[in-house]
Amino acid sequence: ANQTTVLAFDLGASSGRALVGRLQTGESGVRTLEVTEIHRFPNHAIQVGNHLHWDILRLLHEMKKGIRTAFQLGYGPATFGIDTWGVDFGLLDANGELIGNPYHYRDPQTEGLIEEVNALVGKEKLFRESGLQLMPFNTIYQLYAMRKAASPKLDIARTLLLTPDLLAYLLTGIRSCEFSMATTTALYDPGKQAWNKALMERLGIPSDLFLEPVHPGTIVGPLSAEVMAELGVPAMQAVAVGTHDTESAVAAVPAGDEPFAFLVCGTWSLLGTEMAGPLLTDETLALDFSNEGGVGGTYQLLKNIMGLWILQECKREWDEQGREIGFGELAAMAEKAEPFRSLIHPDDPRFFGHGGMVDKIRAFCVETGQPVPRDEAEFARCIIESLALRYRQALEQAERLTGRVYAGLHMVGGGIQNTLLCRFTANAIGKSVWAGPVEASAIGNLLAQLLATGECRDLREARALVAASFPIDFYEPVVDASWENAYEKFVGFGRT
Ligand code: ADP
Ligand code: LRH
Repeated sequence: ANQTTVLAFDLGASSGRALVGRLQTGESGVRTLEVTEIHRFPNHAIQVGNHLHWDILRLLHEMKKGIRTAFQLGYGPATFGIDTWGVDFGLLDANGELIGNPYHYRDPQTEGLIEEVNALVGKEKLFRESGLQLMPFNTIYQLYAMRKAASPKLDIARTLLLTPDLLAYLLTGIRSCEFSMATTTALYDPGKQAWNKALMERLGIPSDLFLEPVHPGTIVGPLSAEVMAELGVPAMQAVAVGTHDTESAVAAVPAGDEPFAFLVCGTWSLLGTEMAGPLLTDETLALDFSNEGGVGGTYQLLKNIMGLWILQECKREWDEQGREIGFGELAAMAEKAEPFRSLIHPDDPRFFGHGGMVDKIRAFCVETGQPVPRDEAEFARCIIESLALRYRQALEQAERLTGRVYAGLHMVGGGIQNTLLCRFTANAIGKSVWAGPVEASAIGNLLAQLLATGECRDLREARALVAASFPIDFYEPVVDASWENAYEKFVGFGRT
């Protein structure tokens, strides 16, 4: 196998993809990373009774297809890595078999549990020991929900594997736990750098399910003999990358040495800044920021923002009604709609759940005394403007927490294909936006493999490779009073 060819699986909440990365050295000696997408597949929630699940075996099937394709096309990657959305997991029984179908983080089983766990543990204590925003989908609430439902699955579970580790296990037979995903559970204490067994015991969550985390850039081991035989491919080593997609994306932000602010823009919007360690202060809790472990010993101080999920869900409704409009077209229609006619607060909890999004937006507008959007263009405009305003609020909060002023915002992820959103974001924050690369999570995943094999020395060198390899779009802000006025109205919604 070619040491400089690596394969990334990046699974987001709306789609998964396989990309091959090849290190090239140009005539001048400058190294670049050439990236080719070889497979892409949809990913959705599947409702069963009143639960929502991921179709984990379908995802495994698509990944196998990706592996086969990588070899059929002659790339012969030496290693592969998997990154996925955060917090979700599968449980293994004593025979190493997967128990049931993993839950989707939007499963309504965790409704009301933030308050219940706060009452048991204390909000401040929970934050100090987890570093995370209290979000209903955090692994802690999912396990607590299963305990409350007296789930027999918990009784027979021997090992918990977070989604990327679970998929790696299904391909290699090797159990592992990667650090960046571990920090999304709220059961890992970033201050002590250890699993929080006392907290698990307090909540009746078995405390022996979790493996010792390994850091991104650790080699896990080869494909299992069964998978190699089934796919007709040679041994390829799994690498624990920044298996949390957000962390892989931040690793691929083409920033230099200065502290920078980022926005990972996909189904979710994650806005924050890279830190050397967690910031576990009262102010972080008050402003509702998370500390999430990343690649190269970093921590991301970030806010989870509901993101393009809101537009995705509207689009899903319109598609189901036979009015199929692509994301690009929706943005183009929004551009022609009346500015600032109606705004929502994207992080109003009503927007979190699956379904009924168009009506939820209407209800928000009615409750806040605003006109209701009348057509797809007006809904899209409302969502895109509201997200841009939320980004300004989160960026100002990040600056307050770190005491720094950022020169602009680095946007990465699928959402930057919405150029209207990038433009509006620059206008809302009154600063430059650098947009790119789109496939940041997959690229960060490839970079962690190059770190594991020694092709890249450190994160700084890896980021320089991104800057040398991918075009970055630049948006200059157009500052006028309309964004300022809209921001005043937005802040009036009164959420942190
Ligand atoms: P995730 O990995 O979180 O599922 P992605 O990073 O793939 O999400 O981003 C998906 C989002 O990107 C979609 O919700 C959509 O809003 C946006 N998007 C995708 N393609 C386009 C496009 N051609 N034009 C504008 N926006 C797009
Ligand atoms: C984005 C993401 C985000 C998590 C959410 C569950 O894909 O990983 O960082 O909080 O999914």
